[in-house]
Amino acid sequence: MTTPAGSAPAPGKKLNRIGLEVLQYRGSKTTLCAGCGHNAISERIIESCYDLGVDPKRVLKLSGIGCSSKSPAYFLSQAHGFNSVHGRMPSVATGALLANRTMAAIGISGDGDTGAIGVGQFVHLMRRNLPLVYIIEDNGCYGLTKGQFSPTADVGSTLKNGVVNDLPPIDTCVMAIELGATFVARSFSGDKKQLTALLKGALSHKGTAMLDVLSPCVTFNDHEGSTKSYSYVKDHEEPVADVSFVPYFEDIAIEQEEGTSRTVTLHDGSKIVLHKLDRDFDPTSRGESLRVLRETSERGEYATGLLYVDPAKKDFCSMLNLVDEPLAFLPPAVTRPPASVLDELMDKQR
Ligand SMILES: Cc1ncc(C[n+]2csc(CCOP(=O)(O)OP(=O)(O)O)c2C)c(N)n1
Ligand code: SF4
Ligand SMILES: [Mg+2]
Repeated sequence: MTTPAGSAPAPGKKLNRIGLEVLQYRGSKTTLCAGCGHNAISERIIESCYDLGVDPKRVLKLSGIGCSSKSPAYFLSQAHGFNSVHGRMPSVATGALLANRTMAAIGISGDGDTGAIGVGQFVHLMRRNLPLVYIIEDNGCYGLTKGQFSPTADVGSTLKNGVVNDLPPIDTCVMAIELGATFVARSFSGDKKQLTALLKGALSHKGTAMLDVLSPCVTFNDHEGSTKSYSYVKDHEEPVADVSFVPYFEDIAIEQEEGTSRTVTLHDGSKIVLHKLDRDFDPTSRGESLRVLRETSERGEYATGLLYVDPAKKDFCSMLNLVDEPLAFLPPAVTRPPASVLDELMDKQR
């Protein structure tokens, strides 16, 4: 049997809704350190795309530079990939999606790639609501260049050699919410269930889905004194709600007892179900989301889960009124108006 992804599945293997086995969602063998949080995130991306039946050949994988930005090589080997310049993935993603908005795009960045050299590009990406899943693999350091502090490192956290960070951190979730991203979440590479649900929600969202995933660097930032280590994040994770995801193709009734669950319906009909923990939390209220982020940060905790969502706002491609046919497939005769059209325009200016 030939599959949408091209290669035939091994006999007897479990297939997903588009006839692919999980192996067909894998990438090359990782070259990152054993135990690096980034590897766990790649695994969750593989699982989420397999479960949703995403066609890997219809996916664009984009990244900048860093250990995190190497990750796209380790999932979805049949997807299209572009490893760009440090901090410049957002502009490459914007160009690629404007040329062909029928592709599903996953961008992988690092806290350095996003918060330092790429912060200008990040800011404008969040304002535009480009239909892209943007994942920050956040370890609070520049892993690839041997562990210097990044802009997400907390005040008072230390390097392995004892040097203390004196600068206040950038909170990428606060920035994304303030600037207009329409799906903002924080998770932990070690929280399999929460991260998978959030990734599935992000993949089904039409607009910018920004996920800041705390992802410990076992080689340079996993010691006592780091607030991005496995043990610190495990002890200070404060979920805002227990999150689960129901895709549009699974027509199952959702248990929704008054006061215990809240459902957010995404553009494609998929549902994100937020089960109440010990607090009321409304992820559609920007003010409420920012308040929870500020309060948890003041306590030295990380609010995790779906922090903000607005499924109704138009995405960037729709705002630009692009024609239905992807620009990449239009012939030059259509995309390049003849000289007479330019002359006519110039005449109007005179
Ligand atoms: C223009 C440019 N400046 C600096 C570098 C050096 N450099 C490579 S990766 C990196 C930081 C990576 O940190 P982060 O984005 O957090 O990724 P991580 O390795 O931690 O996953 C830096 C400064 C570079 N490659 N290009
Ligand atoms: S140096 Fe750190 S971030 Fe890079 S692969 Fe190793 S553990 Fe991961
Ligand atoms: Mg980093």
